[in-house]
Amino acid sequence: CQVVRLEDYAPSEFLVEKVHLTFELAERDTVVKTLMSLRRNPRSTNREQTLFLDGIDLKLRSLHIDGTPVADRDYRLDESGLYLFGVPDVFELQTEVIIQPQDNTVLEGLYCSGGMFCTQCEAEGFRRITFFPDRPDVMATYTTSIVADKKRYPVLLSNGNLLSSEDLPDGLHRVTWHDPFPKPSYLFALVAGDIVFEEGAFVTASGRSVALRVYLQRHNLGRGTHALEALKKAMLWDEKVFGLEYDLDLYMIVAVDDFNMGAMENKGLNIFNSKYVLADRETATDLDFQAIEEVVAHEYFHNWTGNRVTCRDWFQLSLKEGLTVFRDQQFSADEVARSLKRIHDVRLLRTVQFAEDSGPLAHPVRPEAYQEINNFYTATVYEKGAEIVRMLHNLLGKEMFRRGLELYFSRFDGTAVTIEDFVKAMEDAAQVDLSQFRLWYSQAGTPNIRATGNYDESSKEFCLRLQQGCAPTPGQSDKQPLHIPVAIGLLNSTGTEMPVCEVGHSGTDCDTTAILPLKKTEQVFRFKVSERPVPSLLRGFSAPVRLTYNYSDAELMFLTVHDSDPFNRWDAAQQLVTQVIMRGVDRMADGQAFMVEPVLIDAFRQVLHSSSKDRGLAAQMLMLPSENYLVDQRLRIDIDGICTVRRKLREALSDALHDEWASVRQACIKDTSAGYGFSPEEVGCRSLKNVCLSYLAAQSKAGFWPQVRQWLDEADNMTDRLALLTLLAEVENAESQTAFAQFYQRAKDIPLVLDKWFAVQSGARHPLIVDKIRRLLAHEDFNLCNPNRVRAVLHTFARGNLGGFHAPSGAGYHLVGDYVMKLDRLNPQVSASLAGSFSAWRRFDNDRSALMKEQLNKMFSTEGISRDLREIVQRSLQ
Ligand code: HT7
Ligand code: ZN
Repeated sequence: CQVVRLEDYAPSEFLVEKVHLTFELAERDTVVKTLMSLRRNPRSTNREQTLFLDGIDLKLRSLHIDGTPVADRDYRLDESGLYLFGVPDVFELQTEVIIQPQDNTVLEGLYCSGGMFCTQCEAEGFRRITFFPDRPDVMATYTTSIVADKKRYPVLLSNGNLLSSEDLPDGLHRVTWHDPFPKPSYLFALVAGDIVFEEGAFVTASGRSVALRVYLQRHNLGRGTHALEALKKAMLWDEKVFGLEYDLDLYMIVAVDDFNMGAMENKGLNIFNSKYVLADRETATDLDFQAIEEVVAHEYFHNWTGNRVTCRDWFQLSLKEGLTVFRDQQFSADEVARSLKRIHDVRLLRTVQFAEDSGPLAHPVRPEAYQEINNFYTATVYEKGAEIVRMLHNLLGKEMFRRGLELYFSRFDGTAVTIEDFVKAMEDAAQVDLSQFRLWYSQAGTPNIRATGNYDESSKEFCLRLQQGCAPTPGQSDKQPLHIPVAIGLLNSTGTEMPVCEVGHSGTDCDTTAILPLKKTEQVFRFKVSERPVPSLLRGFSAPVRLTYNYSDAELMFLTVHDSDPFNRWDAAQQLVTQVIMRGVDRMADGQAFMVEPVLIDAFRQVLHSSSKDRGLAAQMLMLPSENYLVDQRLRIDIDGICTVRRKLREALSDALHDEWASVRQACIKDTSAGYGFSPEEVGCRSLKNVCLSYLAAQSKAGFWPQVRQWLDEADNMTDRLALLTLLAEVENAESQTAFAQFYQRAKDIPLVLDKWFAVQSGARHPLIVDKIRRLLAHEDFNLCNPNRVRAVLHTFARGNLGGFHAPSGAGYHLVGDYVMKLDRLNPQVSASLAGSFSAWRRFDNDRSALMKEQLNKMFSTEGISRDLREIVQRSLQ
């Protein structure tokens, strides 16, 4: 298979200045006419007279250069594109191709979804629309004309501003759009359909009026309001925090049901998975509302970080994604409780990105080679990329970071650049040396920091030794030390923070949090403190590392109660539970019986008693670490041990604190009795109430399930309803059966709610789960062509239901393996991501390991599998 390498990058031989596209839309045969002006790129060193244009699944109808038909001998077609021989240095190329949107199940290029046409061009979808140098460093201005049946497709949209619209004979109409900003082809978009919009307006700081429109299918009218409000907030925030304004007169968001990822930042015309647009309290949970706000903001922020300044090549993907995720995280943190947002982000990083970074699919944030770029839209590129930008932000400080960003835009607006260009702008603006820091982009793997502390009573010095290392990752066996900012605090015995003053520091201005610059393999930091401290380490998760410190249970409990950093309070609680669970797993492996350690009951009791101070945070502290997080704590995965101990611990906590769970739940209900609201306090209340409920369910008393059924009937919002349904999914009784039947009746015409109905069942811990999944896959509403539905059933099972997927018989592996292959014929992006659930096969016990490998081998030896899947399987097996 062909490998694309960063080191082989060469500028495009030809540049495109202007493109005029004309679409004659039809489900079967859409005609795409393209007129583009090309000229030789002065930066290209290659002087060849042959021009190559990417093109996949295009039927060529005509081809002209400067108005003259191109003779057969002057061009050649193959499955990847069009070669034109002997072209002049400057010329106009006219092509006419036919494409089949109706048969497009890969959901790249132009396709049909829910009766409408839409496009997805990132990363390499534009080549499925027309012949073109489909690479991000070719930036052109686009004019787009769309001709379609007016009755069926009254709304015709593309990037930029509306130029004209007119009626044509035979019930057709034509609309023309023009986007004045040069852009790469991956930002092109088109939508056509019988859709309606919700409208808003925004006046920018410099006085430009912008019309905001959220387009949806008619039956969803009213469900776009939250997205619209989120957009306004994001626009205001970017002006306030970074001085960045929107630059067109119109900003459109369109919700579509069939979509491979979350959303797409096409210039002026974002296309969204409807999951990240549609919401009301009947159909969306609090988490859905938050996710919509994040994704809307993320796509909006791309207008500057991604669109105005874009990537030179796809190895630079994190240039736009890491930076934009960081920006959306900051935005959300300002909108909701900051610490909760950080907990949410770090949880994702630790479970998904850390696992990726320690397995065969590990790669640097700026990868060096790929077979299929779609496989690199990963947690490493996005989330670790964002952590790197966060470290920069903290190292430089808010002001200097903003100046660095301003310098970056002044240097590169309207161009396609590299991660190095970004780092250099930061370096120049702040006048700092980031040479060692750059390694974060090129070195894969999660650094491990071993911290040890020692207090000397006589000198009153606390000595903190930090040692860093990183395990080898594919293709990178030797690792160099990174520049790691480690934020720390020091607590005295009453829990008060002491100034963190390094020995030798003159003056009295020490802060209670210091950022230690760990740059060598081993460094010792000494602090002057009046008494033996309990160190609070890696505050706010100041770097994406695994840090271990030999905390006693008592110290962790102390931090849980006293640390002034709420993130670290949560983290101390998580460490304590993790420590207890892993000890339980070890005991079980030694043949000993399970027992709950009293320290944990005490810690939980304390959190529950003080939970009214911050219910959102208490809820997070009381949630047990996920199975996914726990399995990643050891190299060798004891899946049975982890699932069993975690379940038993939950039951033991349920029992031991039964009255507390019940009374805290009641207190939450009392405080939200005024009705449904969406403030952080109300969201926190619902979250704590439902955590309590889940513990109560773990050791349910007589009459509990009928009670749950009643609560379900009374629930007035999806957050509560889904929490209740999740509990019912794990039991087999009359209440559960009727609850699922009733939920289905309410959900069956609302795809996003039906996804929840599927997902809750797929994620349930249940002895017969594999049979259940089979039934769900055979359900009339299951649809292999809809990525949301596939993810609801198969990804939820393979990635989130560890006990079921890793059933010792291998039935879970068989089922998922079969579906990977079925899916691959329809949508390789989705099948490749599902196949990733086999990548950790080496870390399991011998039997499971062999069964997982068998599935990978089966995929690998199947002829005709997609490039996407082949790459994931190959790298997993290496
Ligand atoms: N930039 C986008 C990434 C993307 C994508 C989106 C939808 C469908 C397929 C896609 N391939 C790549 C989304 C983002 O990060 O904003
Ligand atoms: Zn993005």
